[in-house]
Amino acid sequence: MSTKGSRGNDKNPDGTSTVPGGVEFSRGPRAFIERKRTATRTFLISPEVKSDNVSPAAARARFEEFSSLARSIRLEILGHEKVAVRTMKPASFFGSGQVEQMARTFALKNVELALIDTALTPVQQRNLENGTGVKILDRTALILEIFGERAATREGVLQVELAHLNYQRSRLVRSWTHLERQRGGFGFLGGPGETQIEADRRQLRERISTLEKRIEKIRKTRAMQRKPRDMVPFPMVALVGYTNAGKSSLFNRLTGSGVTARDQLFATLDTTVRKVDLPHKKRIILSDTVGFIADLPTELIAAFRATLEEVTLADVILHVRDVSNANHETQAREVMGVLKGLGINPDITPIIEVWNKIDLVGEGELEHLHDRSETSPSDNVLVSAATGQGIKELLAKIEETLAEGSRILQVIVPHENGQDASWLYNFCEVLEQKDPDDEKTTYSVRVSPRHMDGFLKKFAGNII
Ligand SMILES: Nc1nc2c(ncn2[C@@H]2O[C@H](COP(=O)(O)OP(=O)(O)OP(=O)(O)O)[C@@H](O)[C@H]2O)c(=O)[nH]1
Ligand SMILES: [Mg+2]
Repeated sequence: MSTKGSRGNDKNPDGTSTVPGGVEFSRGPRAFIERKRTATRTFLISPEVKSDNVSPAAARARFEEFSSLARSIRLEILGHEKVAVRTMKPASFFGSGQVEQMARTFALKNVELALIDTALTPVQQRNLENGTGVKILDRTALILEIFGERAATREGVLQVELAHLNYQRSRLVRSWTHLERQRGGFGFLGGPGETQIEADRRQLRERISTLEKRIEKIRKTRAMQRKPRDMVPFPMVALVGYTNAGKSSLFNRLTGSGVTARDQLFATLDTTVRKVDLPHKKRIILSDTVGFIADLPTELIAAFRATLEEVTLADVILHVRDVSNANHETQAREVMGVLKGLGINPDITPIIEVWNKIDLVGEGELEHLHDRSETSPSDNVLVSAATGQGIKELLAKIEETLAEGSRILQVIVPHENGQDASWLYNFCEVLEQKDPDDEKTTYSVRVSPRHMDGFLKKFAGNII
Protein backbone atom coordinates (compact mmCIF):
# COMPACT_ATOMS: atom_id res chain seq x y z
CA MET A 1 0.00 0.00 0.00
CA SER A 2 1.30 3.37 -0.85
CA THR A 3 0.78 6.03 1.72
CA LYS A 4 1.95 8.84 -0.48
CA GLY A 5 -0.84 11.01 -1.63
CA SER A 6 -0.31 9.95 -5.19
CA ARG A 7 -3.24 9.76 -7.54
CA GLY A 8 -3.98 7.70 -10.58
CA ASN A 9 -1.02 7.78 -12.89
CA ASP A 10 1.87 8.78 -10.65
CA LYS A 11 4.86 6.57 -11.09
CA ASN A 12 6.51 5.13 -8.00
CA PRO A 13 10.30 4.93 -7.88
CA ASP A 14 10.23 1.22 -8.74
CA GLY A 15 8.39 1.89 -11.97
CA THR A 16 5.03 0.75 -10.68
CA SER A 17 2.24 3.25 -10.44
CA THR A 18 -0.33 3.77 -7.78
CA VAL A 19 -3.94 3.08 -8.54
CA PRO A 20 -7.13 3.89 -6.79
CA GLY A 21 -7.16 2.32 -3.43
CA GLY A 22 -3.48 2.99 -3.04
CA VAL A 23 -2.60 -0.46 -4.31
CA GLU A 24 0.40 -0.82 -6.50
CA PHE A 25 -0.40 -0.97 -10.16
CA SER A 26 2.53 -3.12 -11.15
CA ARG A 27 2.68 -5.75 -13.83
CA GLY A 28 2.66 -8.58 -11.34
CA PRO A 29 -0.31 -9.72 -9.34
CA ARG A 30 -1.75 -7.29 -6.85
CA ALA A 31 -0.54 -7.37 -3.28
CA PHE A 32 -2.75 -6.32 -0.43
CA ILE A 33 -0.04 -7.01 2.07
CA GLU A 34 2.88 -4.65 2.00
CA ARG A 35 6.10 -6.18 0.75
CA LYS A 36 8.80 -5.22 3.20
CA ARG A 37 11.90 -6.64 4.73
CA THR A 38 10.33 -7.76 7.97
CA ALA A 39 7.23 -9.94 7.97
CA THR A 40 3.99 -8.09 8.70
CA ARG A 41 2.89 -8.40 12.35
CA THR A 42 -0.40 -10.21 11.97
CA PHE A 43 -3.23 -11.38 14.18
CA LEU A 44 -5.83 -13.96 13.09
CA ILE A 45 -9.48 -13.84 14.07
CA SER A 46 -11.86 -16.75 13.46
CA PRO A 47 -15.41 -15.55 13.96
CA GLU A 48 -17.85 -18.27 15.02
CA VAL A 49 -21.31 -17.12 14.06
CA LYS A 50 -23.93 -18.81 16.20
CA SER A 51 -26.58 -18.96 13.50
CA ASP A 52 -24.23 -20.86 11.18
CA ASN A 53 -24.74 -23.97 13.35
CA VAL A 54 -21.33 -25.41 12.63
CA SER A 55 -20.37 -28.57 14.54
CA PRO A 56 -17.44 -28.20 16.96
CA ALA A 57 -15.34 -30.58 14.85
CA ALA A 58 -16.02 -28.60 11.68
CA ALA A 59 -15.27 -25.32 13.50
CA ARG A 60 -11.97 -26.77 14.70
CA ALA A 61 -11.06 -27.89 11.18
CA ARG A 62 -11.90 -24.46 9.79
CA PHE A 63 -9.81 -22.79 12.53
CA GLU A 64 -6.82 -25.00 11.65
CA GLU A 65 -7.31 -24.38 7.96
CA PHE A 66 -7.33 -20.61 8.41
CA SER A 67 -4.15 -20.85 10.40
CA SER A 68 -2.52 -22.90 7.59
CA LEU A 69 -3.73 -20.41 5.02
CA ALA A 70 -2.16 -17.51 6.89
CA ARG A 71 1.03 -19.47 7.48
CA SER A 72 1.40 -20.23 3.81
CA ILE A 73 2.65 -16.72 3.11
CA ARG A 74 5.31 -14.72 4.88
CA LEU A 75 3.61 -13.17 7.89
CA GLU A 76 4.56 -12.98 11.52
CA ILE A 77 1.57 -14.54 13.27
CA LEU A 78 1.21 -13.07 16.77
CA GLY A 79 -1.98 -14.84 17.77
CA HIS A 80 -5.14 -16.54 16.60
CA GLU A 81 -8.42 -16.14 18.45
CA LYS A 82 -11.96 -17.36 18.07
CA VAL A 83 -14.60 -14.70 18.52
CA ALA A 84 -18.17 -15.85 19.12
CA VAL A 85 -20.64 -13.75 17.16
CA ARG A 86 -24.24 -13.98 18.29
CA THR A 87 -25.65 -12.03 15.37
CA MET A 88 -23.58 -10.55 12.63
CA LYS A 89 -23.66 -6.74 12.66
CA PRO A 90 -24.05 -5.20 9.19
CA ALA A 91 -21.89 -2.19 10.13
CA SER A 92 -18.85 -3.86 11.64
CA PHE A 93 -19.56 -7.60 11.68
CA PHE A 94 -18.58 -7.84 15.39
CA GLY A 95 -20.25 -6.14 18.35
CA SER A 96 -18.78 -2.80 19.47
CA GLY A 97 -17.41 -4.32 22.70
CA GLN A 98 -15.63 -6.97 20.69
CA VAL A 99 -14.12 -4.38 18.38
CA GLU A 100 -12.83 -2.42 21.39
CA GLN A 101 -11.36 -5.59 22.84
CA MET A 102 -9.59 -6.31 19.55
CA ALA A 103 -8.25 -2.75 19.42
CA ARG A 104 -6.72 -3.25 22.88
CA THR A 105 -5.17 -6.61 21.97
CA PHE A 106 -3.78 -5.23 18.71
CA ALA A 107 -2.28 -2.18 20.41
CA LEU A 108 -0.70 -4.34 23.10
CA LYS A 109 0.90 -6.67 20.59
CA ASN A 110 1.78 -3.97 18.13
CA VAL A 111 -0.28 -5.62 15.39
CA GLU A 112 -0.21 -4.17 11.87
CA LEU A 113 -2.66 -6.45 10.11
CA ALA A 114 -5.66 -8.51 11.19
CA LEU A 115 -6.98 -11.34 9.03
CA ILE A 116 -10.61 -12.22 9.59
CA ASP A 117 -11.92 -15.61 8.45
CA THR A 118 -15.09 -14.44 6.76
CA ALA A 119 -16.15 -12.36 3.77
CA LEU A 120 -16.47 -8.75 4.92
CA THR A 121 -18.41 -6.08 3.11
CA PRO A 122 -16.39 -2.96 2.21
CA VAL A 123 -18.27 -1.04 4.91
CA GLN A 124 -17.49 -3.62 7.58
CA GLN A 125 -13.85 -3.64 6.56
CA ARG A 126 -13.63 0.14 6.80
CA ASN A 127 -15.40 0.34 10.14
CA LEU A 128 -13.20 -2.40 11.57
CA GLU A 129 -10.10 -0.60 10.38
CA ASN A 130 -11.32 2.59 11.98
CA GLY A 131 -12.32 0.81 15.17
CA THR A 132 -9.19 -1.26 15.67
CA GLY A 133 -6.58 1.01 14.13
CA VAL A 134 -5.01 -1.78 12.06
CA LYS A 135 -5.32 -2.89 8.46
CA ILE A 136 -8.02 -5.51 8.02
CA LEU A 137 -8.20 -8.19 5.33
CA ASP A 138 -10.85 -10.86 4.93
CA ARG A 139 -10.62 -14.49 3.80
CA THR A 140 -11.09 -13.58 0.14
CA ALA A 141 -8.23 -11.09 0.20
CA LEU A 142 -5.97 -13.62 1.95
CA ILE A 143 -6.67 -16.30 -0.64
CA LEU A 144 -6.03 -13.79 -3.43
CA GLU A 145 -2.77 -12.87 -1.71
CA ILE A 146 -1.65 -16.51 -1.57
CA PHE A 147 -2.47 -16.99 -5.22
CA GLY A 148 -0.50 -13.83 -5.94
CA GLU A 149 2.58 -15.26 -4.25
CA ARG A 150 2.26 -18.66 -5.91
CA ALA A 151 1.55 -17.56 -9.46
CA ALA A 152 4.56 -18.48 -11.53
CA THR A 153 3.52 -18.75 -15.15
CA ARG A 154 2.43 -15.83 -17.29
CA GLU A 155 -1.09 -17.12 -17.43
CA GLY A 156 -1.21 -17.64 -13.67
CA VAL A 157 0.09 -14.14 -12.99
CA LEU A 158 -2.43 -12.54 -15.34
CA GLN A 159 -5.31 -14.56 -13.92
CA VAL A 160 -4.48 -13.61 -10.35
CA GLU A 161 -4.13 -9.97 -11.30
CA LEU A 162 -7.53 -10.08 -12.98
CA ALA A 163 -9.10 -11.61 -9.87
CA HIS A 164 -7.47 -8.94 -7.67
CA LEU A 165 -8.73 -6.13 -9.85
CA ASN A 166 -12.26 -7.45 -9.92
CA TYR A 167 -12.19 -7.74 -6.14
CA GLN A 168 -10.88 -4.20 -5.83
CA ARG A 169 -13.34 -2.76 -8.27
CA SER A 170 -16.15 -3.48 -5.83
CA ARG A 171 -14.17 -1.75 -3.08
CA LEU A 172 -13.07 1.36 -4.85
CA VAL A 173 -14.95 3.78 -2.64
CA ARG A 174 -13.74 2.12 0.53
CA SER A 175 -10.19 2.08 -0.61
CA TRP A 176 -10.23 5.80 -1.25
CA THR A 177 -11.64 6.58 2.13
CA HIS A 178 -9.04 4.30 3.65
CA LEU A 179 -6.33 6.07 1.75
CA GLU A 180 -7.56 9.46 2.90
CA ARG A 181 -7.29 8.31 6.47
CA GLN A 182 -3.80 6.95 5.90
CA ARG A 183 -2.72 10.28 4.51
CA GLY A 184 -3.65 11.84 7.78
CA GLY A 185 -6.35 14.00 6.27
CA PHE A 186 -8.43 15.93 8.77
CA GLY A 187 -11.72 15.40 7.10
CA PHE A 188 -12.19 19.01 6.05
CA LEU A 189 -10.20 18.34 2.93
CA GLY A 190 -13.03 16.15 1.82
CA GLY A 191 -12.81 12.87 -0.05
CA PRO A 192 -11.93 12.52 -3.67
CA GLY A 193 -14.47 14.00 -6.05
CA GLU A 194 -16.85 11.79 -7.92
CA THR A 195 -14.99 12.60 -11.10
CA GLN A 196 -11.79 11.18 -9.69
CA ILE A 197 -13.51 7.98 -8.61
CA GLU A 198 -15.09 7.69 -12.03
CA ALA A 199 -11.73 8.18 -13.68
CA ASP A 200 -10.22 5.48 -11.50
CA ARG A 201 -13.09 3.15 -12.23
CA ARG A 202 -12.48 3.66 -15.90
CA GLN A 203 -8.79 2.98 -15.47
CA LEU A 204 -9.55 -0.26 -13.65
CA ARG A 205 -12.05 -1.30 -16.30
CA GLU A 206 -9.52 -0.67 -19.03
CA ARG A 207 -6.87 -2.71 -17.26
CA ILE A 208 -9.37 -5.52 -16.66
CA SER A 209 -10.34 -5.60 -20.29
CA THR A 210 -6.67 -5.66 -21.38
CA LEU A 211 -6.03 -8.57 -19.03
CA GLU A 212 -9.06 -10.45 -20.25
CA LYS A 213 -7.86 -10.10 -23.82
CA ARG A 214 -4.36 -11.30 -22.94
CA ILE A 215 -5.66 -14.29 -21.02
CA GLU A 216 -7.94 -15.21 -23.88
CA LYS A 217 -5.00 -15.09 -26.27
CA ILE A 218 -2.94 -17.38 -24.04
CA ARG A 219 -5.92 -19.67 -23.63
CA LYS A 220 -6.30 -20.02 -27.39
CA THR A 221 -2.63 -20.78 -27.85
CA ARG A 222 -2.80 -23.31 -25.05
CA ALA A 223 -5.91 -24.94 -26.49
CA MET A 224 -3.97 -25.46 -29.69
CA GLN A 225 -0.93 -26.78 -27.88
CA ARG A 226 -3.07 -29.02 -25.71
CA LYS A 227 -4.15 -30.96 -28.72
CA PRO A 228 -1.00 -31.91 -30.56
CA ARG A 229 -1.93 -34.53 -33.09
CA ASP A 230 -0.80 -37.49 -31.01
CA MET A 231 -2.98 -36.51 -28.05
CA VAL A 232 -6.17 -35.77 -29.91
CA PRO A 233 -7.80 -39.19 -29.96
CA PHE A 234 -7.41 -39.82 -26.27
CA PRO A 235 -10.04 -39.14 -23.65
CA MET A 236 -9.29 -36.46 -21.08
CA VAL A 237 -9.35 -37.26 -17.38
CA ALA A 238 -9.02 -34.41 -14.86
CA LEU A 239 -7.99 -34.49 -11.22
CA VAL A 240 -9.96 -32.11 -9.04
CA GLY A 241 -10.31 -31.72 -5.30
CA TYR A 242 -9.86 -29.68 -2.18
CA THR A 243 -6.43 -28.12 -1.80
CA ASN A 244 -3.91 -30.52 -0.21
CA ALA A 245 -6.07 -33.59 -0.96
CA GLY A 246 -3.20 -35.19 -2.86
CA LYS A 247 -4.02 -34.45 -6.50
CA SER A 248 -0.43 -33.78 -7.52
CA SER A 249 0.86 -36.80 -5.58
CA LEU A 250 -1.67 -38.96 -7.38
CA PHE A 251 -0.76 -37.36 -10.70
CA ASN A 252 2.89 -38.21 -10.07
CA ARG A 253 2.01 -41.75 -9.02
CA LEU A 254 -0.07 -42.30 -12.18
CA THR A 255 2.26 -40.61 -14.66
CA GLY A 256 5.66 -41.08 -13.08
CA SER A 257 6.27 -37.34 -13.24
CA GLY A 258 7.57 -34.99 -10.63
CA VAL A 259 5.17 -32.07 -10.33
CA THR A 260 5.31 -30.22 -7.04
CA ALA A 261 3.42 -32.00 -4.28
CA ARG A 262 3.83 -30.68 -0.79
CA ASP A 263 2.04 -30.13 2.47
CA GLN A 264 1.08 -26.61 1.59
CA LEU A 265 -2.22 -25.05 0.56
CA PHE A 266 -2.37 -24.16 -3.11
CA ALA A 267 0.92 -25.80 -4.01
CA THR A 268 -0.41 -26.14 -7.56
CA LEU A 269 -1.77 -23.23 -9.57
CA ASP A 270 -1.01 -24.24 -13.13
CA THR A 271 -2.36 -27.14 -15.09
CA THR A 272 -0.08 -29.99 -16.17
CA VAL A 273 -1.15 -32.70 -18.61
CA ARG A 274 0.47 -36.09 -19.34
CA LYS A 275 -0.41 -39.28 -21.15
CA VAL A 276 -1.20 -42.38 -19.10
CA ASP A 277 -1.71 -45.95 -20.35
CA LEU A 278 -4.58 -47.86 -18.81
CA PRO A 279 -4.33 -51.64 -18.16
CA HIS A 280 -5.68 -52.62 -21.58
CA LYS A 281 -3.40 -50.19 -23.32
CA LYS A 282 -6.06 -47.60 -23.75
CA ARG A 283 -4.44 -44.22 -23.41
CA ILE A 284 -5.78 -41.17 -21.58
CA ILE A 285 -4.63 -37.60 -21.05
CA LEU A 286 -4.51 -36.87 -17.34
CA SER A 287 -4.48 -33.31 -15.98
CA ASP A 288 -3.49 -31.96 -12.57
CA THR A 289 -4.79 -28.55 -11.66
CA VAL A 290 -5.42 -25.94 -8.95
CA GLY A 291 -7.21 -27.07 -5.77
CA PHE A 292 -10.41 -25.66 -4.34
CA ILE A 293 -11.21 -24.38 -0.86
CA ALA A 294 -14.28 -23.39 1.15
CA ASP A 295 -15.48 -19.92 0.07
CA LEU A 296 -13.17 -19.82 -2.90
CA PRO A 297 -13.47 -16.24 -4.16
CA THR A 298 -15.76 -16.04 -7.15
CA GLU A 299 -13.30 -13.60 -8.70
CA LEU A 300 -10.70 -16.38 -8.68
CA ILE A 301 -12.96 -19.00 -10.18
CA ALA A 302 -13.90 -16.58 -12.94
CA ALA A 303 -10.29 -15.60 -13.59
CA PHE A 304 -9.09 -19.23 -13.53
CA ARG A 305 -11.61 -20.43 -16.09
CA ALA A 306 -8.88 -20.78 -18.66
CA THR A 307 -6.75 -22.94 -16.35
CA LEU A 308 -9.79 -24.97 -15.40
CA GLU A 309 -10.65 -25.70 -19.01
CA GLU A 310 -9.11 -29.17 -18.68
CA VAL A 311 -11.75 -29.86 -16.06
CA THR A 312 -14.71 -28.50 -18.00
CA LEU A 313 -13.66 -30.44 -21.10
CA ALA A 314 -12.87 -33.72 -19.31
CA ASP A 315 -14.50 -37.01 -20.27
CA VAL A 316 -14.10 -38.27 -16.70
CA ILE A 317 -13.38 -36.34 -13.51
CA LEU A 318 -11.43 -37.82 -10.62
CA HIS A 319 -12.52 -36.11 -7.42
CA VAL A 320 -9.64 -36.62 -4.99
CA ARG A 321 -10.64 -36.56 -1.32
CA ASP A 322 -8.34 -36.65 1.69
CA VAL A 323 -10.31 -39.12 3.79
CA SER A 324 -7.83 -38.74 6.65
CA ASN A 325 -9.08 -35.17 7.15
CA ALA A 326 -11.84 -34.86 9.76
CA ASN A 327 -13.65 -32.40 7.54
CA HIS A 328 -13.56 -34.33 4.28
CA GLU A 329 -17.34 -34.49 3.91
CA THR A 330 -17.64 -30.69 4.02
CA GLN A 331 -14.65 -30.36 1.71
CA ALA A 332 -16.30 -32.70 -0.80
CA ARG A 333 -19.46 -30.61 -0.77
CA GLU A 334 -17.43 -27.46 -1.40
CA VAL A 335 -15.70 -29.11 -4.36
CA MET A 336 -19.00 -30.27 -5.85
CA GLY A 337 -20.31 -26.72 -5.45
CA VAL A 338 -17.38 -25.29 -7.41
CA LEU A 339 -17.78 -27.94 -10.12
CA LYS A 340 -21.42 -27.03 -10.43
CA GLY A 341 -20.45 -23.37 -10.70
CA LEU A 342 -18.15 -24.32 -13.57
CA GLY A 343 -21.13 -25.80 -15.36
CA ILE A 344 -20.20 -29.45 -14.84
CA ASN A 345 -23.14 -31.81 -14.81
CA PRO A 346 -22.36 -35.21 -13.21
CA ASP A 347 -25.04 -36.79 -15.41
CA ILE A 348 -22.96 -35.95 -18.43
CA THR A 349 -19.40 -36.08 -17.08
CA PRO A 350 -18.91 -39.13 -14.86
CA ILE A 351 -17.14 -38.41 -11.56
CA ILE A 352 -15.06 -41.06 -9.80
CA GLU A 353 -14.33 -40.29 -6.16
CA VAL A 354 -10.77 -41.12 -5.19
CA TRP A 355 -10.61 -41.57 -1.43
CA ASN A 356 -6.96 -40.82 -0.85
CA LYS A 357 -4.51 -41.09 2.07
CA ILE A 358 -5.94 -44.37 3.38
CA ASP A 359 -2.47 -45.12 4.76
CA LEU A 360 -3.18 -42.44 7.37
CA VAL A 361 -6.47 -43.81 8.68
CA GLY A 362 -6.70 -46.44 11.41
CA GLU A 363 -7.97 -49.96 10.81
CA GLY A 364 -11.43 -49.34 12.27
CA GLU A 365 -11.90 -46.20 10.23
CA LEU A 366 -10.70 -47.97 7.09
CA GLU A 367 -13.29 -50.68 7.56
CA HIS A 368 -15.92 -48.02 8.03
CA LEU A 369 -14.78 -46.32 4.81
CA HIS A 370 -15.01 -49.62 2.91
CA ASP A 371 -18.57 -50.09 4.17
CA ARG A 372 -19.49 -46.53 3.26
CA SER A 373 -17.97 -46.91 -0.18
CA GLU A 374 -20.06 -50.00 -0.88
CA THR A 375 -23.33 -48.36 0.04
CA SER A 376 -22.71 -44.90 -1.38
CA PRO A 377 -24.24 -43.95 -4.72
CA SER A 378 -20.97 -42.53 -6.07
CA ASP A 379 -18.20 -44.56 -7.69
CA ASN A 380 -15.39 -44.66 -5.15
CA VAL A 381 -11.91 -46.12 -5.13
CA LEU A 382 -9.85 -46.19 -1.93
CA VAL A 383 -6.22 -45.37 -2.59
CA SER A 384 -3.00 -44.07 -1.17
CA ALA A 385 -0.94 -41.93 -3.51
CA ALA A 386 1.89 -42.34 -1.00
CA THR A 387 2.04 -46.16 -0.91
CA GLY A 388 0.45 -46.99 -4.27
CA GLN A 389 -2.35 -48.96 -2.65
CA GLY A 390 -5.51 -49.05 -4.77
CA ILE A 391 -3.89 -47.48 -7.83
CA LYS A 392 -4.47 -50.56 -10.01
CA GLU A 393 -8.13 -50.54 -9.07
CA LEU A 394 -8.33 -46.85 -9.88
CA LEU A 395 -6.90 -47.35 -13.36
CA ALA A 396 -9.34 -50.20 -13.98
CA LYS A 397 -12.22 -48.02 -12.79
CA ILE A 398 -11.21 -45.21 -15.15
CA GLU A 399 -11.12 -47.68 -18.02
CA GLU A 400 -14.49 -49.13 -17.11
CA THR A 401 -16.09 -45.70 -16.76
CA LEU A 402 -14.74 -44.51 -20.09
CA ALA A 403 -16.05 -47.60 -21.85
CA GLU A 404 -19.42 -47.52 -20.10
CA GLY A 405 -20.59 -44.17 -21.21
CA SER A 406 -19.34 -44.11 -24.75
CA ARG A 407 -20.73 -45.65 -27.92
CA ILE A 408 -18.97 -46.82 -31.02
CA LEU A 409 -20.57 -45.55 -34.21
CA GLN A 410 -19.82 -45.62 -37.91
CA VAL A 411 -20.23 -42.46 -39.85
CA ILE A 412 -19.72 -41.44 -43.48
CA VAL A 413 -17.99 -38.12 -44.05
CA PRO A 414 -17.97 -36.63 -47.58
CA HIS A 415 -14.54 -35.24 -48.38
CA GLU A 416 -15.95 -31.83 -49.13
CA ASN A 417 -16.79 -31.60 -45.41
CA GLY A 418 -13.20 -31.50 -44.28
CA GLN A 419 -14.06 -29.78 -40.99
CA ASP A 420 -16.38 -32.62 -40.06
CA ALA A 421 -13.47 -35.02 -40.14
CA SER A 422 -11.42 -32.71 -37.90
CA TRP A 423 -14.39 -32.46 -35.54
CA LEU A 424 -14.32 -36.25 -35.20
CA TYR A 425 -10.60 -36.14 -34.42
CA ASN A 426 -11.04 -33.35 -31.91
CA PHE A 427 -14.00 -34.64 -29.98
CA CYS A 428 -14.22 -38.42 -30.52
CA GLU A 429 -11.85 -41.30 -30.49
CA VAL A 430 -11.29 -42.33 -34.11
CA LEU A 431 -10.83 -46.10 -34.08
CA GLU A 432 -10.64 -46.69 -37.80
CA GLN A 433 -10.84 -44.93 -41.16
CA LYS A 434 -12.08 -47.18 -43.93
CA ASP A 435 -13.47 -47.55 -47.44
CA PRO A 436 -12.17 -44.28 -48.73
CA ASP A 437 -13.16 -43.49 -52.30
CA ASP A 438 -12.96 -40.26 -54.24
CA GLU A 439 -15.85 -38.68 -52.43
CA LYS A 440 -16.07 -40.00 -48.90
CA THR A 441 -14.48 -41.90 -46.01
CA THR A 442 -16.18 -44.02 -43.38
CA TYR A 443 -15.03 -43.53 -39.82
CA SER A 444 -15.50 -45.81 -36.88
CA VAL A 445 -15.54 -43.61 -33.77
CA ARG A 446 -16.11 -43.87 -30.05
CA VAL A 447 -18.33 -41.01 -28.86
CA SER A 448 -18.43 -40.05 -25.19
CA PRO A 449 -21.74 -39.01 -23.60
CA ARG A 450 -20.58 -35.41 -23.27
CA HIS A 451 -20.04 -35.13 -27.03
CA MET A 452 -23.03 -37.19 -28.12
CA ASP A 453 -25.30 -34.17 -28.58
CA GLY A 454 -22.79 -32.34 -30.74
CA PHE A 455 -22.08 -35.53 -32.67
CA LEU A 456 -25.74 -36.17 -33.44
CA LYS A 457 -26.29 -32.57 -34.49
CA LYS A 458 -23.52 -32.88 -37.04
CA PHE A 459 -23.75 -36.48 -38.19
CA ALA A 460 -27.26 -37.80 -37.46
CA GLY A 461 -27.97 -38.19 -41.19
CA ASN A 462 -24.64 -39.91 -41.93
CA ILE A 463 -24.57 -42.69 -39.33
CA ILE A 464 -24.55 -46.22 -40.76
N1 LIG B 1 0.31 -40.05 3.95
C1 LIG B 1 -0.09 -39.62 2.75
N2 LIG B 1 0.19 -38.36 2.36
C2 LIG B 1 -0.22 -37.97 1.14
C3 LIG B 1 -0.94 -38.83 0.26
N3 LIG B 1 -1.22 -38.13 -0.85
C4 LIG B 1 -0.70 -36.90 -0.69
N4 LIG B 1 -0.09 -36.80 0.51
C5 LIG B 1 0.58 -35.62 1.08
O1 LIG B 1 -0.38 -34.57 1.16
C6 LIG B 1 0.24 -33.30 0.89
C7 LIG B 1 -0.48 -32.59 -0.24
O2 LIG B 1 -0.29 -33.31 -1.42
P1 LIG B 1 -0.39 -32.67 -2.86
O3 LIG B 1 -0.29 -33.80 -3.84
O4 LIG B 1 0.52 -31.52 -3.00
O5 LIG B 1 -1.90 -32.13 -2.79
P2 LIG B 1 -2.70 -31.30 -3.89
O6 LIG B 1 -4.10 -31.81 -3.85
O7 LIG B 1 -2.01 -31.35 -5.19
O8 LIG B 1 -2.67 -29.86 -3.24
P3 LIG B 1 -2.75 -28.39 -3.94
O9 LIG B 1 -1.96 -28.41 -5.20
O10 LIG B 1 -2.17 -27.52 -2.90
O11 LIG B 1 -4.20 -28.13 -4.17
C8 LIG B 1 1.70 -33.61 0.58
O12 LIG B 1 2.44 -33.42 1.75
C9 LIG B 1 1.68 -35.09 0.18
O13 LIG B 1 2.90 -35.73 0.44
C10 LIG B 1 -1.23 -40.15 0.72
O14 LIG B 1 -1.85 -40.98 0.07
N5 LIG B 1 -0.78 -40.47 1.98
MG1 LIG C 1 -1.25 -29.88 -6.32
